[in-house]
Amino acid sequence: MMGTSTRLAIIATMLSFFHSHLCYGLKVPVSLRRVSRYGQVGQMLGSNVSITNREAIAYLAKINLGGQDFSLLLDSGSADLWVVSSDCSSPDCDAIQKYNKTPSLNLTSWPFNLKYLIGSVSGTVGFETLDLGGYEISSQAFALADHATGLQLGSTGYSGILGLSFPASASIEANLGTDLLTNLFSTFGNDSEKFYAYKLGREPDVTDWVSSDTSPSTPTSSFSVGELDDRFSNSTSDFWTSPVHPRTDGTYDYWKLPLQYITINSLQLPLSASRLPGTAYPIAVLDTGTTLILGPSRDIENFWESIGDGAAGNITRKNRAGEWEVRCERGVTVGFVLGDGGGWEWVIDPRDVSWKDGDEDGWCLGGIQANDGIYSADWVLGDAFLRNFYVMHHLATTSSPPHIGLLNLTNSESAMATFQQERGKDSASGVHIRVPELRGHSKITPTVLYAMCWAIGAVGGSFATLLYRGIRM
Ligand SMILES: *[C@@H]1O[C@H](CO)[C@@H](O)[C@H](O)[C@H]1NC(C)=O
Ligand SMILES: *[C@@H]1O[C@H](CO)[C@@H](O)[C@H](O)[C@H]1NC(C)=O
Ligand SMILES: *[C@@H]1O[C@H](CO)[C@@H](O)[C@H](O)[C@H]1NC(C)=O
Ligand SMILES: *[C@@H]1O[C@H](CO)[C@@H](O)[C@H](O)[C@H]1NC(C)=O
Ligand SMILES: *[C@@H]1O[C@H](CO)[C@@H](O)[C@H](O)[C@H]1NC(C)=O
Ligand SMILES: CC(=O)N[C@H]1CO[C@H](CO)[C@@H](O)[C@@H]1O
Repeated sequence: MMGTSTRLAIIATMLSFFHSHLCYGLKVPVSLRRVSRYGQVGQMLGSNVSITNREAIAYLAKINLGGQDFSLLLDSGSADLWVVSSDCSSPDCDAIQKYNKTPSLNLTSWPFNLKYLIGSVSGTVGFETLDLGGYEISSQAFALADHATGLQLGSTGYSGILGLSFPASASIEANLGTDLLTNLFSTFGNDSEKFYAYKLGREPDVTDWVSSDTSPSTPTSSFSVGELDDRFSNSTSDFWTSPVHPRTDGTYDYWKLPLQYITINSLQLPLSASRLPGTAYPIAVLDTGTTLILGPSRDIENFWESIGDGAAGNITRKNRAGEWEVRCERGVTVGFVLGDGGGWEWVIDPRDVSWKDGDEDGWCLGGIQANDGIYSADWVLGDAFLRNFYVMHHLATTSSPPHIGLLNLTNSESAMATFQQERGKDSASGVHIRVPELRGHSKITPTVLYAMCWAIGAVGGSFATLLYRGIRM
């Protein structure tokens, strides 16, 4: 407990085959605006869908399953769909929308189980009619969670997870049921529309999450399928694109791309080599289901020590929970150089590097934290990164492999000006890159640092860390 703003990091162990994300964080009002259209798959349901997140930082997408509305965690870092069912009578399932079995449900006898150190989810695989963004899928495989304990779903406000990664990363195996992404795009005849795009909204930098009703009247987030939100772009040719980094066998599991190096105030911070075989650069996953940016602990240490400029503990520090913290007035411009070849620098807002959480001790939580339990990749670029851009996930077409598109929406100068206005004067000295040694490949260690919100899908095979921030009952 850290004052009124509770920050509780919990490490959980995941024992089952079922991959998903669980990621808790700041209470941030969030809404996702759907851009609707008449599609080939189904009929348009309405011209807008607005979602407000009650407690956690997570971007929730509204779906309709068997005639019932649900807010699910939008998760580009996993590939399964699960929803808590009305059979779930555990306290965990209180106060969230639960799925009631309908005549259109085709319930199988295939079980699924998720066990965490602090809780579990289990249930059965079924098929049901799903509406997403105006598209209707008549028989979508999903998992009904009949038991959920210890996960505090009630305080997070979402009923399950909507995974939008590649089928290879799905846990409901392909022979049991086709994943959502495949179903969604199966009838798209037009290759140039085989994508989904999102803009994750930015929360206001408020200190009292409970008394401030900060729900934006106009949704600042957007999620669309097969077309762009014209507030951000009118053409997919506006986007910088990078092919998705494949696995060694040539297939795709996550929305991955090379991360060449990081910049801090335009200075290059070299990164340790990838642990994946045959890759020139470290590999990063774009993951809407993870709140923060996660990387190998050695690189993260270099990063924060460079920002701290050697002033031991005065500007940046690692707290007892293993989380990196930074003095709230310390503003740095951080860029991620992505892609093969020359690469392209993507600069994020300093508020995504330094998270003000309402504590009055002057220390802010770093938006970039260490995690050595990531597998399938080296880095996870979560919401703290993605919020700054308009992002497109384009599936394979007859002429091109799957690719990621990014469109810059962050003006680094004005973002820094806003930061300095909000946070006050930074009298610390400049940034000096500190890279004591880069010893070959980083290792996957069985221990996971606290402080990360992390994706079970992309991160680690057997651990999950749940980060609670600013949640007050
Ligand atoms: C239910 O799903 C299973 C597995 O896909 C399928 O074999 C079966 O035909 C389905 N039953 C109905 C009534 O749709
Ligand atoms: C495919 O979609 C694009 C973008 O929506 C559109 O410009 C183009 O005309 C479409 N092509 C066909 C053959 O419908
Ligand atoms: C897209 O086109 C519409 C209509 O012409 C225009 O109002 C909007 O500003 C355009 N969006 C962008 C990002 O340029
Ligand atoms: C660090 O903080 C201490 C006390 O707060 C101060 O005496 C010292 O000068 C600071 N060191 C640097 C390098 O800023
Ligand atoms: C895009 O990023 C650069 C920094 O890389 C920034 O200077 C520029 O203002 C950004 N563009 C927009 C439209 O904000
Ligand atoms: C068609 C539709 O669902 N329209 C809704 C859009 O959002 C406004 C404001 O929430 C509603 O009043 C409309 O009914």
